[in-house]
Amino acid sequence: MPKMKLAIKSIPAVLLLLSQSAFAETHVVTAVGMKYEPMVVQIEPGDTVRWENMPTHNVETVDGLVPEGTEKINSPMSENYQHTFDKEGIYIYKCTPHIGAGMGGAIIVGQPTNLDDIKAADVTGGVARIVRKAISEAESM
Ligand SMILES: [Cu+2]
Repeated sequence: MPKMKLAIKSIPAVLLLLSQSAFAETHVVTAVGMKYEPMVVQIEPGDTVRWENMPTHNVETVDGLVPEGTEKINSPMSENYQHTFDKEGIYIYKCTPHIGAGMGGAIIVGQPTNLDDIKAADVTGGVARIVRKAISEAESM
């Protein structure tokens, strides 16, 4: 019975999905003044990050400083926001109006697969500070 074989073969995949969702976590980042705390967050694929206390802030990923092929995040101003990260790698983000004051952060999802790209990126100002922090955390994993 080929149908039965197929069903048995797909059991491990189902268990994997179940276990991933059972352990998926939500990590909270809080805007405090002109800072995101914590600035760097390490999570597992499938986990969610929730940004809170966002009266005048948003979350915008920085082009070229995210894993290849991921969709840009650009959250609405002044709203709490959450995003589930499925693809491994380092995501650098900024608060669009406050990056001049250094406001932004990094999410490291699973293994920092794009660490070399991030290290090679030509960055300045507030973004450079976030990138340095993300690299040092990724290298100490
Ligand atoms: Cu801000």
